Amino acid sequence: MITVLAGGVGAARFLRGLVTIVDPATITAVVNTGDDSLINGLRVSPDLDTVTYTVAGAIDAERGWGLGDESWRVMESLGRYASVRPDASDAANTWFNLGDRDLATHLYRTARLHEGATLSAVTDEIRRAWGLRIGLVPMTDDRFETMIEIVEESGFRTVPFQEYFVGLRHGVPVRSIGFAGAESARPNFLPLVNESEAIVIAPSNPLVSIGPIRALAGVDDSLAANRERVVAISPIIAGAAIKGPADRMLGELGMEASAVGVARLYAPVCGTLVIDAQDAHLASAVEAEGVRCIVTDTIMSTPGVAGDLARVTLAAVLEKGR
Ligand code: FO1
Repeated sequence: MITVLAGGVGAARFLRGLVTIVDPATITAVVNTGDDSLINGLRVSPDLDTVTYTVAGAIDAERGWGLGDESWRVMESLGRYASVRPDASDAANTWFNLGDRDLATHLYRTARLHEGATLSAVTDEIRRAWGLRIGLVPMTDDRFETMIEIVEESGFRTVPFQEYFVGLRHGVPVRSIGFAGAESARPNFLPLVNESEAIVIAPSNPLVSIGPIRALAGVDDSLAANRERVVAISPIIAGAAIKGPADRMLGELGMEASAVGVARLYAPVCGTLVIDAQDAHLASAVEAEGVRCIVTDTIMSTPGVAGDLARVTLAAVLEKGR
């Protein structure tokens, strides 16, 4: 079994490559749910849906989220009610775009959760509906909300993740990150860590995609106990993230926005870090953090490149094991 700890876009692209080189039935993606939110009364799980849609080949490639061939008539129609909505209301949310086809997923998930189904059960139903052969597991079925404390002229303010990421277009400095519910949310996947030949930390945001997964009780200890079989791919290349605010967040929180900074973050739980060829000169500094360093092309411009990256990533821990 290969377990992949996953956030959104970067992880989804990696999985799209991984399924081309190993039997998908031997892969389980454990996905961040800290981004999940209630939008227009619907339970939205962005990272689970981005992984599902990408591996199913249905993702909108340009946006990296939501479905291709999409229309926005419901969102346009919702705009009518924004003009009459009371100030304190969250109804008629038109800044978080839910496409007409994408809505079906949120309607189904919300109805099933309302019937008392667990997020794991609903996720498996959605997975099967899209014909995915990989396993797909939310990191927890319990409430867990990533909260971002931002810096504004008027002072500090804590907002839910999507309000930071989409509402504010992650255009404000971050002062701290909090995980509401982390102390009581139960991880869904600890047995998987012990049973897996390889645990891959996908190229996702180390702080708000992988961080939530690690914040769950027992996860860091379990990964550390299996450290030799844990391999990560740096989402920071030449000091920048391919997509999203990971580099800025690392800097704003006083960490190094580089492959070395990622090695330092992951060193307690991860024995090997795969970095991009552009950062080859950092390999010795990564190893100085106590993490074995592999250098290869990590920019997944095509599923073929993603497949090569997956092959190199697995070889780093599977051959070592032999
Ligand atoms: N990201 C945006 O920047 N703008 C959006 O309007 C938006 C809507 C959206 C709807 C469904 C979904 O699954 C994801 C969506 N995302 C949107 C992306 C989402 O905010 C991110 O994928 C994650 O939360 C961060 O990885």
